[in-house]
Amino acid sequence: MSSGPSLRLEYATPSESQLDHRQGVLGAAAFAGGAHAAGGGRTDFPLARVYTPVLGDAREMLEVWCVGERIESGSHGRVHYARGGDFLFGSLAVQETELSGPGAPEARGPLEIATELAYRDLYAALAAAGNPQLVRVWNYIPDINIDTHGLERYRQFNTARHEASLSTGRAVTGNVPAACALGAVSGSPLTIYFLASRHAPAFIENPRQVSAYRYPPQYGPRSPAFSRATVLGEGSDATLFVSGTASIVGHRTLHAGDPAAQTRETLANIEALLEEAARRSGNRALRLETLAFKVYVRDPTDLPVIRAELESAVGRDASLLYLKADICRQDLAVEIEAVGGGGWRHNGSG
Ligand code: 3EB
Repeated sequence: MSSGPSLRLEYATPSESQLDHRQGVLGAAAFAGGAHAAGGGRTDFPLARVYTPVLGDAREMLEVWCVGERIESGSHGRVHYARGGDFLFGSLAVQETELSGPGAPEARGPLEIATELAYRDLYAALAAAGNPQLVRVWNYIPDINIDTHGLERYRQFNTARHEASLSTGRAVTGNVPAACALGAVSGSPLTIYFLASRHAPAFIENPRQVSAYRYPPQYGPRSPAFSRATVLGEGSDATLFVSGTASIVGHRTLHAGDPAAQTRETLANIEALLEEAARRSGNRALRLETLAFKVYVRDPTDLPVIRAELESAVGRDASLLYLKADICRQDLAVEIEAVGGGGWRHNGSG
């Protein structure tokens, strides 16, 4: 059996999803700017609470990952995880304010410490589970564009992710997971969730872009360790995980100040990844129309133009979730991630 078709993603409002009565939930993320209502109680599966406001009618939205298998859940360090079929879903949060103890001030800021703790726990949880392969990581970083300790916080995060990966013998180039790194509401915890599989994915780079792990030092002392996309499975079952993708060609931002053009450039990048992934996996059904999209918008007043560009490219019936989040470069107005493939159908959110 391949690992492709047994995994499903759905974006849903908390009432639509009826989480606790549903079978086969591997894990979920709840997105809301402030207090979380539906996710207030306990769940038997890992639930990442992500502090990014939802754009649109709903106050809170869920990203629900299901597998058609028996689920076993537990925790390891700060990580809550669940395993089902070939998959492992994990979630963790580290509150920076809880790290500042008495004593001499550290040279490193609390975000670097939090990131290092988070990634060490993440890798330890994977090791304890028999080392399934990281496929996709979602990172949410409060105040991502603020400078502290002489460095932008996104760059501090990159430094610590890099150090934690190196010191635990993990790759920082090449075979690195698909990922995204977005801002979250000030004062919220560093929040990370991830998907791993017993099967190694294929690691896909974008021919239009310099690999992020080869970015020149002008973007920070340590390059971001992620692949542009990963693909699990082969042929018609293959599932594609597209990293956070933005209006970057080569290593430079294009169309600063023009959110419509940034959206079009981002879609061109996703199309290039689809072509690479189709070629590598033999899945010809990997097309824009088979993907579910999560769209991060820095300034909500840009939402109408960004939405118009997206809907004209992927149609109104596509599964699209819009969130308000800062993006890891000040000149980026929008970032888009996607999941899908020919082997499964996602349900739309409307
Ligand atoms: C970019 O292409 C935009 O640091 O994990 C996208 C996806 C971005 C993942 C990460 C950052 C990350 O460089 C930013």
